[in-house]
Amino acid sequence: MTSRLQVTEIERVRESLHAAHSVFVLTGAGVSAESGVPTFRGGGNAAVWKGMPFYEISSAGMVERDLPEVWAWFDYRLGVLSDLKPNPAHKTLARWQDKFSSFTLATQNIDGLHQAAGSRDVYELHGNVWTARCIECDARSDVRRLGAARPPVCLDCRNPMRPDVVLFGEMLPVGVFDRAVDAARTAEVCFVVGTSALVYPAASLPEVAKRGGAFLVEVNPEKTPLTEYCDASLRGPAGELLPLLGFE
Ligand code: BJW
Ligand code: ZN
Repeated sequence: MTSRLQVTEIERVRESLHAAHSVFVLTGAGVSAESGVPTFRGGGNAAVWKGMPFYEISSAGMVERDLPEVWAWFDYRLGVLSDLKPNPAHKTLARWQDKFSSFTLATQNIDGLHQAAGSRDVYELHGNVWTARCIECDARSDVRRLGAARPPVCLDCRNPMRPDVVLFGEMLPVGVFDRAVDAARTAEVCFVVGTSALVYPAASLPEVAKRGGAFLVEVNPEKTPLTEYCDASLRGPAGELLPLLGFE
């Protein structure tokens, strides 16, 4: 239920958004929760694979130690994702892209649901689960075109491929983070949607936006370490709250 206090907060955010020329949005797993994608943290439901927490199976060390097991984990998740659809939060953000002279959507998600909703030029800070990358020559291929062999074999050099995602202890894709920092720095309004704001360097982007003078808005059912720096907090599911901000 939306309380009277929440209605006032929504109005305040809506006014800032509609007055803005440049908007920066950072999303995390929570934006896809209403589509059925499990989040990593929160709700006591941390992602675990065969007794291994995600920060272990989704780590650079695990790719070196046991690439087939990493593929088993990602194949399981591809299976979950293949039936899922974008929700009203993804669709609202896709509509926003044409409403401002500058609009940047950066996501930590690897599920491709923003693009499925129609968002263009999404900055995928942690890569994409549908892409495989050669561990030798960096060639990339759509996982769906590689057949069933695990690990898949590079079409260019015949070496093994890995999921093209950023695991713990790995660098973000060259250039993407820098472009996100530039967009955050010059934004008038910054939305942080569905992220626990714990994983760096992505979690530093709202701080960059705030230092640059942006009006900082968090959309999340739970408080995060970022909450105290926010100018407004919309407490609840993104799929219910974002559509209330207009541009329908
Ligand atoms: C809803 C909702 C609804 C629910 N609506 N909301 C500084 C200090 C300490 C450590 C570090 C540091 N800088 C870097 C590090 C190390 C590390 C790190 O940050 N560790 C921290 C955990 C302490 N970072 C890295 O390793 C990064 N690389 C790096 O820094 O490179 C330089 C380097 C190289 C070598 C050595 C050292 C440094 C890379 C991080 C890559 C993260 N990868 C993952 C896995 C991707 C692949 C996979 O999917 O398997 O990315 S981890 C995982 O967390 C995933 C996510 O993108 C990421 C963020 O999670 P997110 O999206 O916030 O989800 P949750 O689940 O945490 O939160 C969901 C939220 O939604 C909750 O708040 C809910 O309340 C909310 N919610 N329903 C709205 N309906
Ligand atoms: Zn190769």
